[in-house]
Amino acid sequence: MAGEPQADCLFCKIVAGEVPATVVRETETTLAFRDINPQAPTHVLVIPKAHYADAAALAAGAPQLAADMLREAGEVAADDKTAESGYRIVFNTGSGAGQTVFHAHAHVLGGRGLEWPPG
Ligand code: IU
Repeated sequence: MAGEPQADCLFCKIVAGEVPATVVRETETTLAFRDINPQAPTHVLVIPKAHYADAAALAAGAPQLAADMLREAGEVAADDKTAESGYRIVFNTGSGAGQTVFHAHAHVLGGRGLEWPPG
């Protein structure tokens, strides 16, 4: 059922405290933690606590929650002082685009030059 925790989902386990993560921000509805394999000086994942498979499912099922995530992504960038120099919010969607964890998440990347288009 949309939004319900999934037993086999890594990010649901992080939300439940069953898998460790370096949490940098938390709200009632979202969690932000540092990526274990950082691709930039700032590389934070912002996730909804509720389970949605990807950004499109989240936006369709819980649009306010999608807005909460985007607000938190901006707060992460501000906290890490990357907001002024520029940062990127990435939603890999589908395995062909590099999505490996099927619980919606925004990558917040900053603190270095970011090329366009991304690889
Ligand atoms: P992706 O867009 O689905 O590929 O992003 C998943 C990210 O989750 C990826 O960057 C991993 O490094 C990251 N990650 C993590 O932060 N903590 C973990 O325990 C695991 C993966 I496994």
